[in-house]
Amino acid sequence: MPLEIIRADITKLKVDAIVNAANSSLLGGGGVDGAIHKAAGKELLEECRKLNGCNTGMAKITKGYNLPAKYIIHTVGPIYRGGNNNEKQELTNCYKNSLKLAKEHKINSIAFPIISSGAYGYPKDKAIEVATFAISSFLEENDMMIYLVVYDTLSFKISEDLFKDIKAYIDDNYVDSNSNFNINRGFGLIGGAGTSITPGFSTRIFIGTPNNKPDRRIPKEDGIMEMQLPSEKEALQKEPALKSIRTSSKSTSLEDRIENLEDTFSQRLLKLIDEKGKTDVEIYKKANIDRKLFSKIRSDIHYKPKKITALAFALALELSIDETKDFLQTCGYALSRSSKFDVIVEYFIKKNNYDVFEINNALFKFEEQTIGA
Ligand code: AR6
Repeated sequence: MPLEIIRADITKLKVDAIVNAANSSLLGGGGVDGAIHKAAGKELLEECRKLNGCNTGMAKITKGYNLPAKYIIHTVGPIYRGGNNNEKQELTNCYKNSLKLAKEHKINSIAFPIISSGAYGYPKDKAIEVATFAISSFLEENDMMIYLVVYDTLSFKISEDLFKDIKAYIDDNYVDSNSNFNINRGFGLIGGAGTSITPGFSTRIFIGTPNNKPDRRIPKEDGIMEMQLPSEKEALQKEPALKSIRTSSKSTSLEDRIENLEDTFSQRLLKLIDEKGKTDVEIYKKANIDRKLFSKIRSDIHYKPKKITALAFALALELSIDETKDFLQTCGYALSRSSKFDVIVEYFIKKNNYDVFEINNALFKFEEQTIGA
């Protein structure tokens, strides 16, 4: 996914560039600035001295020195003075100008802290909103892997009422591992690929790495429930109608069944985009899926996405809960009661709330991975 919100120490990230929330002297300070200078080493300060400072909203680039990142882009956020002093525009400019510089240096991956949200006092939830909006606008025209780094859970705010409501929904619907279901435990959605860009600190990284090899088998992914099926006799006692279904299906030849296989994920996705009267670009941008991954899905009718990718498309398409379940089934997934993530997403779909920003805030609040912006 081109924009991912992660919780990490930015100085540890192995990306092409990290962004520093600096002050106009560019000579170091506290917060993330202090952490970056400390980790990069003294040579960074030497290079910064030659830059002659930087104005609010602007950005300058240096090498990364001892950091895992190759470059550091220094930008100066606005000091928050109540919100009516052009702070929003200045903060937007920080992201815009940093990304412009990154593009000029052919940077493919970049990580931002939440600029101005510490010492400069910008309310965290508002600062995140500005950041995601500015980054999403850039991604409408450009391809880049962009991480928005959240350092603490308090950064995400949701209203008390919404929190209570979701909590109640989770309590009613979440089935933990001690239930009677035979569950494959694990964080299925956190990307079995196990790709991590941080050695250590990061608590959640969710890389939507495409599955390069098309896998035509029905997937068995962590976090998906495997229910103990009743024996055929038990089932028939409970549900006699099953008998006729079973009998009639026996008469269908294997060839017929293969011919009548349902749509694959890729086929269904393209049909749904058409049915909803949307364009491909609208949907993959809204789903926060990058263009390359989308064209892979388009060109391989047997493409098997990660569950989070499929869910991102379901939200972008604003599918109802039944449509979502049906859509997930095309790639062998289900909404699982044993995954808090799934239960929270289900909560929002049932409320017809497809605002990914709000869903992400809630997911973060409940310490789950986010779905993209
Ligand atoms: N990794 C990621 N994020 C971090 C880290 C880290 N290691 N450390 C802090 N943050 P701030 P500002 C988060 O105060 O508000 C400096 O003194 C932190 O939780 O670093 O733009 C400069 O020299 C917060 O959400 O930057 C300036 O004088 C975010 O980074 C002034 O502070 C930004 O907090 C700039 O203030």
